[in-house]
Amino acid sequence: MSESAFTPRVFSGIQPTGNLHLGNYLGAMKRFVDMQGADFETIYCMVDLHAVTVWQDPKDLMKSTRELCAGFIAAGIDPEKSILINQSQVPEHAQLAWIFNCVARMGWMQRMTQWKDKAGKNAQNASLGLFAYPALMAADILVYHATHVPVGEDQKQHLELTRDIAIKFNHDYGVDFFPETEPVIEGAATRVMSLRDGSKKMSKSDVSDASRINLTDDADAIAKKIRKAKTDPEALPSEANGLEERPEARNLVNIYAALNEQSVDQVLADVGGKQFSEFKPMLADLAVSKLAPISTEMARLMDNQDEIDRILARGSQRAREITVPILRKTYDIVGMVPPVQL
Ligand code: AQP
Repeated sequence: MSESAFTPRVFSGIQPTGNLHLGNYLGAMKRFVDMQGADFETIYCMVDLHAVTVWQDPKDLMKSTRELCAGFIAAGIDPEKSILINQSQVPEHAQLAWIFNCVARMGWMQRMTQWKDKAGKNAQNASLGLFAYPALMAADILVYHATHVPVGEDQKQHLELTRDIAIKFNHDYGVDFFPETEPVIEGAATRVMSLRDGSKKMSKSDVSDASRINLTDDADAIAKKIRKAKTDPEALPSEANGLEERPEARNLVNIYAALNEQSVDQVLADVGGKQFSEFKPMLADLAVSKLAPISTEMARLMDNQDEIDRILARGSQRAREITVPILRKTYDIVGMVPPVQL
């Protein structure tokens, strides 16, 4: 089925696993805000069912879920313009995931680099949920017939698997029911790297807090982390090819470009020739000016948890207007007898 047959619809999610960071903001949340508007229906999700594929303390999970919702709103997601949901409040995600567990092949899952990284050498001890994670992710997307999914570079492989599941389902049942969703991986910061090691992705689970800028960090913490960020002794180049083989320098320039909504070339035209001692304070000022309003608004919302819970309840109500009919039709295609009215 051609993509144009589907309503242009964006879906994406973030795990409520705490330590929301600059990579999540630039690679995901900021992009979510950019896509909110006239061209697309937008649905953004706190994927708590994904979070529990590894152990989560129940109290922390609840707090992180509300904090993530606050983060979405503080970053600019408008709960009137977008549908904002907590995954477990929309049961059709998990229901469609079961069907997809039966469509996806074990070999497909075994090839996923995130599975290999997170399960590591101890795969026998990893949860079944962690293994099946990409089938749930496919269900998150396809239960809305979403056509576009903005994500960071690390999610590219899972998005390809989502397409494979849609194609196999359509082929097996002889239908054109699920769209082949397009990943949207764009901008200067699709892969923000650790501030301590330019070869590692900035990540919530990094044991070093200095490796990431958290959205809850205050101005002093942001400035200190940037000041201490690993760099090399050379001055900044004037052109992007001068950043090759300089992963830490490239990372800081990419962050600057993404925060300032410029291209890397535009940034280097301004800062080429400067030493890091001059560039780092510029980056710190820029980061504080962009992130401080977000952390202030997050803190305000976290003092109003009833407001957050109402936004999520309303979001799931709106979401289910889309998901219930799509799941019903899926069951019908698969051959499941529908309940009659009693
Ligand atoms: N470093 C990053 N640069 C750009 N984008 C990133 N994303 C994550 N890290 C970066 C994007 O953020 C979205 C949500 O990610 P997630 O919370 O669902 O999962 P994640 O990728 O597992 O996040 P972390 O921080 O890396 O957590 P851990 O440490 O648990 O693995 C996605 O769109 C992702 O691409």
